[in-house]
Amino acid sequence: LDELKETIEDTVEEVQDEIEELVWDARSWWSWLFDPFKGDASYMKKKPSRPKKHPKSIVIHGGQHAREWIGPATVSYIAKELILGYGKSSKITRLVDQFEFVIVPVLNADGYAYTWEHNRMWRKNRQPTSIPFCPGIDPNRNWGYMWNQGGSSSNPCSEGYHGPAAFAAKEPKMMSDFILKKNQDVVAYIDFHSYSQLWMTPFGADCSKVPKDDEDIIEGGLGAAKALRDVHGTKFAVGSVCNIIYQASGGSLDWTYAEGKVKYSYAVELRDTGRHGFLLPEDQILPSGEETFAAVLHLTNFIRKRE
Ligand code: 0X9
Ligand code: ZN
Repeated sequence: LDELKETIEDTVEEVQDEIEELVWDARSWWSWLFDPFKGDASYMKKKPSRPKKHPKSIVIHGGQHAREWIGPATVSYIAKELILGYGKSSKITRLVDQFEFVIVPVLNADGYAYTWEHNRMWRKNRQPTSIPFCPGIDPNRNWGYMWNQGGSSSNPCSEGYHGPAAFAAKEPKMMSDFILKKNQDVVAYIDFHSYSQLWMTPFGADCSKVPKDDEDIIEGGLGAAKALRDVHGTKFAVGSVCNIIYQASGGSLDWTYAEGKVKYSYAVELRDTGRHGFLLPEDQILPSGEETFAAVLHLTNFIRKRE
């Protein structure tokens, strides 16, 4: 019965949204026809709903791994759509009024620059290590929850080097400090990687560990993957990092969930499934943005209704 109620409420809301947009279209056409001062754009702007005084935050970033270029591109697309859709789509307007979106296109900036200038396949950051000719810590093995508990390396020359200590790498340190400062106000965290087409949930460090909010987190992920598929037919699998790809400790979403208290913590592997891998062709940048934006909208709307 509860599920039925939720479905009915969702449908009512969707219909209301559509009516609102129709009315709004009609209003702008009307004004365009009859307003002698046709240039007045105020007709075209939707009034903000009630912006929240103390909004919960949604943290989204790409570029933790340098060579995974579709992450920063997709995250930038999401930022663009939120900005341009505000005041144009009732759904986007409502979400932007409700939540604070914190968007970092490139978390690992020096690593990313290095892939443009020197080595396209660089993964880690560029921080010095104990070995002068092997710089770089893998930021996504350096987060402080169950750090160095398997699936990472203590060798500075390795791609999966977990660093000399938890949070020795600047990027996870900065991001985790930010989340702690928010004092449990971050409701969702999405860390975009590539490639494999996976929408992943905690945990990565331990395959037998199940988050206490697993049902809700998985439901959000399944909804996101479905919304994503509805755009271009791209299929994403949903499951915990450890069970769906491999065991990896010191990863972001384990920490954001367990220590950062971010209930909806995800790591996403974007396109493709390996044909081009990290070297995803340019003509897939926009489709990836479009489908992933649909997934993020769905997920944030799901959280808005649930929480
Ligand atoms: O190995 C990784 O860090 C990620 N795969 S990638 O090919 N993009 O390098 C998987 C990350 C899983 N997420 C966490 N362990 N937090
Ligand atoms: Zn990655």
